[in-house]
Amino acid sequence: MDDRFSSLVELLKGHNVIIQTHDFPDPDAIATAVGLKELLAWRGIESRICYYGRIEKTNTKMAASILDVTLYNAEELQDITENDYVITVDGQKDNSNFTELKGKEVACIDHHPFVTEYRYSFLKHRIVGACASLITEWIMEEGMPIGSDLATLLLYGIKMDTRNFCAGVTHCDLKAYDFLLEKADMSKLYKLENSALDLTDLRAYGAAIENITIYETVGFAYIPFECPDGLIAAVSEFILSLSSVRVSVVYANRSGGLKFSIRSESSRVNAGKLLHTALKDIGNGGGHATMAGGIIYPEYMRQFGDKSHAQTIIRNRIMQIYRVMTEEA
Ligand SMILES: [Mn+2]
Repeated sequence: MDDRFSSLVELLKGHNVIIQTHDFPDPDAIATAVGLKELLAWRGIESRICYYGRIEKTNTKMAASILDVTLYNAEELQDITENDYVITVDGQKDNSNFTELKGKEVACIDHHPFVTEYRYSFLKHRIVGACASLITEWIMEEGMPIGSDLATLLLYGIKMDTRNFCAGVTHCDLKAYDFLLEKADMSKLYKLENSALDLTDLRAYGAAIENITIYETVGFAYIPFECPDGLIAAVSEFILSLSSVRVSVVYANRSGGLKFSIRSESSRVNAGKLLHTALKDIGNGGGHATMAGGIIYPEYMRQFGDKSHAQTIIRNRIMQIYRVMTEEA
C-alpha cells in the first residue's frame, strides 16, 4: 500500500479531520498525534486531536502540554458528524482500547500487530519500537522544519515505548533518534523522564512495600485502596526489580473487587496464561507473556468472605499454576 504522506494529504483534503489516539493515551500516542497534526497543518490541513479516558500520569500530562496544542477529551467534542474523517494513531479501530468515535475512520498510523478486519483507505503501518518514529520518518522525508519542543516530545514518546531503546528497537527508531537528538531540548527531556511519580503515588508504593511477601520467586503485594491501572502496573514493575523476584503480582481494590497487574521475567512463566487460569470463574485476566492484567469481580469477592481469605485463595491458585509452569519446562 502507498503510505506516503502526500497520499494521506490528498485523501483528507476538504474534510474535517480528527486524530484519535487510543483511550488513556500514553506519551507515544500523544507525540504521534501532535507530530501528525503539525505535519498536516504544514500542508494546509487543519485537524483536532481527541481521546477517550484520561491522561493519567504526571509526566504524560507534562508531555501533552509541551506544545500549545489542545488534546480534546472526546466527550467534549459534540460537533463530530459521520462525515468527519478520523485517523486512528497508535492503535486500530476495533481495538479494545479504542472507543468508537462518530466519524469515519479513513486512516491509521500504527506500530502494533495489525489485527482488525477493518479496511482503512490509508494505512501507514510497520512493526517498529514507537509510533512516533513513523511520524518522525515522515517529518524527515517531507523536510518539515521542527522546533525543539516537538523534537523533545517525539523523542520522549520513542524512549517511553522502547523502554529507553532496550525493547523492540528497529532501524526506523534509531534513525528517528539520530534526527531528533540534536534538535531536542535535553533538559526538558530530563525533566519529563524524572517526573514519573506524584506524591500521592508514593502511598501505593508505600503500601506495597509494607505488605510484600515472597513465595519462591513470586512477589505478592496488595494496595488496600483504589488506584489507576498505570500506577498498579508501575508498582508491579517496581516489585519485579527486586533481585529475588522473577514474577510480581500486585493487586489493588477496585469497586468492591480486585484489580491485578502481573509481570514475569521468567521464560517459563507466561504472565498472561498464569493470570487467565488463576482468575477463571471468578473474574477475567490475560495479556502478554511478560505482562498481564486482570480483575476479580465484586460478586465473587463476597463469596470469599473477608479480603484476607480471598487473598489466601488467590495466592494459592497462582502458586499452584506457577509450580506447574516452572516444573513443566
Ligand atoms: Mn505506541
